[in-house]
Amino acid sequence: MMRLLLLLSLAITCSYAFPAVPETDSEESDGKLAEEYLKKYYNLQTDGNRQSRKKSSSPFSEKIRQMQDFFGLEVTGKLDADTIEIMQQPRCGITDVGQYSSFPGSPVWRKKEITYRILNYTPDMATADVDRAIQKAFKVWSDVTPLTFTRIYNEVSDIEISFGAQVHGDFYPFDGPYGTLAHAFAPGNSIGGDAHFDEDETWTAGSAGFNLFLVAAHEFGHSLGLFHSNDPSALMYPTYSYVDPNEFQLPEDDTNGIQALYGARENPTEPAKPTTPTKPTTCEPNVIYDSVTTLRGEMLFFKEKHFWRKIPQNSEVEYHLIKSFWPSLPSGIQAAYECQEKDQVLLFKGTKYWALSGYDIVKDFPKSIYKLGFPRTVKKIDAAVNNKETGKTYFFVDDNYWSYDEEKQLMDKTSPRKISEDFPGIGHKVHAAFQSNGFLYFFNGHRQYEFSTKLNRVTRLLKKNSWLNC
Ligand code: TQI
Ligand code: CA
Ligand code: ZN
Ligand code: ZN
Repeated sequence: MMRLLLLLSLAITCSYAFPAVPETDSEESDGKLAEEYLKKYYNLQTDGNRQSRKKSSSPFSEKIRQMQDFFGLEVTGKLDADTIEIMQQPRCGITDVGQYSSFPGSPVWRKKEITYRILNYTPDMATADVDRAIQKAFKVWSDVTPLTFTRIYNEVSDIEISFGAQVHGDFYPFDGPYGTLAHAFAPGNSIGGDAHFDEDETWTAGSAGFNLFLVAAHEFGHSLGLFHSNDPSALMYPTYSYVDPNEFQLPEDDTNGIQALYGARENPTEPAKPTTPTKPTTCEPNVIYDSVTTLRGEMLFFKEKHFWRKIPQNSEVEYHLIKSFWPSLPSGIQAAYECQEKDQVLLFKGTKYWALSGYDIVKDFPKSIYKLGFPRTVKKIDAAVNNKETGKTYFFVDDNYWSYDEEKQLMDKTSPRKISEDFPGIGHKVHAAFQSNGFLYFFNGHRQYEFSTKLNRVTRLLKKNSWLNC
């Protein structure tokens, strides 16, 4: 944004704010130009005392420093040639309505449902804390506008969020510790709306370093079309000051600014829209999972359009919508298994299956289950699990199971066989299954069985949601 946006837009909408000053002009006229410029764009208050321009601690040189920082110039606080050159450039007038302001041309999102994606993480913070800070920063703005912000994972979103140091893929390299902390692009296509955070800063969830939530809330203001405010109490005022994120309230000036662009929220008292899917509670006693799988040490529990994710380091279980991770996947994943050998997770619904590599859907999927060697009489798979020791995958279909050799990529000739004969004690059917620590775990209705393939018997009966810390 910033300079690029200013330069691009001038061709279309902008006139010369200040006539270019001929080179022969004196120091005095540079001073006048600067004063006018800083008054106009940096809210410089003048007392008419020209001398104050000379002092390095004066408001005048402070504003020059701000402006130099903004334009990526060397921050000297002095009227050097580069600084004057920028001041002489035509610049779009920023419509000042109250204290807040928007970008030239007032770009806004022309839709209410805005998506975001977190492309990478800072090592300074736990990933869950980054997620929370970002989510909370969006909530600042969705609380006072009709806008909604939905996190997506595998498709390009409106507001792409990333951490990077120095040169990081746009025309605005970061500058090492301090100076510029982050930047965001005004609403628009591709890079429009995106927010970048300088990895050379120390990001925190607290008061040390820079608080990610506070800076993100400011950046998202830019992502939505707000420019800086000259109200010192505003979030969009261009100086960082720490406030406890739990006590944070969007100042009035920012509220007015964003509502000038998007309007107010239709029903500010209603916490959630009635169309929002109701989130089932994690420990719902009657839930029967459609399918369960491990994924690189994490566990995924699928149920209709929902899934829960358990990350070993986190005590809290995450809840998500399937479509927020994988917009192209259907709900109701009936079977899932991880093949650690291939580092893939296979997801089944009806006669189709998908492969995931990490959290990405592998190209050329979905495929037909008949490619795996099932006869046409099989229309769906109830559960699947891979036995790491033998390399075999067991597919459970009604009261039978099919054994598939992952290495040969062939269904074993002996298939299908009766579940109750080869897995004694687990019942006749399996709804969901996974492997962990050398055991197979089978879900059958409200029961969960731990089965040892070495001992060929059930070793424990578990609560079906024991993995979700219920
Ligand atoms: N980064 C600037 C900012 O986001 C980049 C910038 C300067 C800018 N002028 C802009 C972006 C105009 C959009 C439009 O403001 S920064 C603060 C604050 C910065 C500063 O590092 O200066 C915050 C980033 F407000 F604290 F000074 C985040 Cl919160
Ligand atoms: Ca920096
Ligand atoms: Zn950037
Ligand atoms: Zn800013």
